Amino acid sequence: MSKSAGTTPSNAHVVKWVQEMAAMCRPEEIFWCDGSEAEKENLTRVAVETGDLMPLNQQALPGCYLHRSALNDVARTENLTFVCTEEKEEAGPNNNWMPPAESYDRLAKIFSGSMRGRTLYVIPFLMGPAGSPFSKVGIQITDSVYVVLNMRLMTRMGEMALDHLGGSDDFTRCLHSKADLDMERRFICHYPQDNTIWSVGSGYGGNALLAKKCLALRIASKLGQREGWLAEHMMVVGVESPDGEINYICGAFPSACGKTNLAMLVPPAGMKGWKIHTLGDDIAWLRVGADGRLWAINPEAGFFGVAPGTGSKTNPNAMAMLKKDTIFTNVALRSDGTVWWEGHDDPPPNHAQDWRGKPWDPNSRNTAAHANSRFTVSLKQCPTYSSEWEKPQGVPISAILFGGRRQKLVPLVFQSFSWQHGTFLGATLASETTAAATGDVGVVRRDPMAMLPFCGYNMGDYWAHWLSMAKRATNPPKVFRVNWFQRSDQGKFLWPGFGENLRVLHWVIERSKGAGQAQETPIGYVPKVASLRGEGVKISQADLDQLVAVDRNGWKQNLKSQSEYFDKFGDHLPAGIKEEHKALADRLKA
Ligand code: OXD
Ligand code: MN
Repeated sequence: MSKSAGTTPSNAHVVKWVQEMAAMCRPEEIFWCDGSEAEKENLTRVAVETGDLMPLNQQALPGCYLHRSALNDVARTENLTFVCTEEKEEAGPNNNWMPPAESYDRLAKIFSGSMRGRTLYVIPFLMGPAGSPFSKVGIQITDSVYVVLNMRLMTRMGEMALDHLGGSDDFTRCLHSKADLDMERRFICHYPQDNTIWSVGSGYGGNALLAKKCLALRIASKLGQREGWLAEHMMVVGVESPDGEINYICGAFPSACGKTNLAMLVPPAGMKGWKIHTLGDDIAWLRVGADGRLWAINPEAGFFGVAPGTGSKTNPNAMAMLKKDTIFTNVALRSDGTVWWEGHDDPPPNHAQDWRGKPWDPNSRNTAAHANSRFTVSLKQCPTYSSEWEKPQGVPISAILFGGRRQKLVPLVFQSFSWQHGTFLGATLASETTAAATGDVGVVRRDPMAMLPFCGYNMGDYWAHWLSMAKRATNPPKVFRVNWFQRSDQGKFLWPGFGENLRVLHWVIERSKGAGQAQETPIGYVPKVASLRGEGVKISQADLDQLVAVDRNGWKQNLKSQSEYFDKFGDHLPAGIKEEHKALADRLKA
């Protein structure tokens, strides 16, 4: 029997489950986290002693630490991520699958004794505002103090979660051990029928902070299907116009495609009086309100953002929030004890340690920071943080964006004809891959709703669930596709992006209110170029024309790859999606 520290909770279901898991993992000690400041200080000290965290220059960056991961543990490993349902079909062609009995058995062998000589931390956490009927409780077990300190920033952790749970056993059982970090013994397994996640062999955010992708997306998407709501890979932002009206927008983009920048953009000089209110940069849970609209909460409490490319030109608000109480992972370390990454405001340092801790200078062949290096920071540190994040009912959503990284074909923005067509626009989303997951970078892959790696059940059924929302949501948000990443034949970005994206959001808001100038095309409504102009836009008429042009031949060719993709879902492909595919083909022919 392991010794125990901290206060054991009164919930007997939690205690029983932790004892069972401890009997398998055999830690030296069980530590019950309460989420307090004193505990944070204590655990930070432990993390520094064990080398999990390295203190940064505390004058320049108070409360900031650097973590260097194992070299083989720098991104999500989608090939090692499984949905373990009784039937393979329930998980769908979009997921790796293992039967639950086989998977529990294989993983139990790896978990067995994996925490010998280590502390098992128990982290109670709440996803969503305290007291909200929409919030969910998770209990994570981990042997990584880095994970505990990250979970503390990313969730509402500690007593608040146990209070919300009361005596109930309705919590997600999240078991994590870094074990020996061996890729051959790494598995991230989800058991939706048991509301359980087992993750072993990785300490990386998306694999190990089980509140995030595992619970708030994979498990929650299934809960949402059962309970009539949506768990989505979306940022949530409030856009305030100069007359004080705030419209809320959700946006789904694949990993490392600029959700964080969009969620906290700074209005361009030509748009005086506009303000941005940030509620979340990665995950939204959407429910139908009594008014027939969709209302969103961000279940998380922090940002786990990509560092490279973050600077005062691209995201000044992020730069401001990273000055204190931040955990940096796999960035470069300068000789003065501060951090640097490619795209940082400062020029490359003459000498630094790269993300592996090796000497680096500007002539080095490798980047100084890892392409998927990260910062973890509390949402409340964002200068544009919106206290609406605390509202138990969330915020009403006017528009949903689906965006990807596409050099060609996809216009800057276009609007769907209906909710069904909007669902089709999400279902046909494709994007060039990024360093957020292991594997090739820059390859176009289909990533429906930016949920391909995160949908915890058959994607065909998920589209059907999306379509069914229209029955309950009598006034659903308008749905748009966006693409900030179009390039000219010479490879130059056509759209300036970042703060200038507010011009697109402005058009989106106008359209969602039934105003705004648009032109009907076979793929949807595109903006009249004049509506994107506005004061201070330094972009040529020719580029603007190209940005909203519809390449009929390109779209015709795309139809074939859409149907090849849809065919994989067999009988699970809903009629509404087939109808939209046919309607698009007819419009392109006309
Ligand atoms: C993330 C991701 O970390 O999508 O948010 O990979
Ligand atoms: Mn993400």
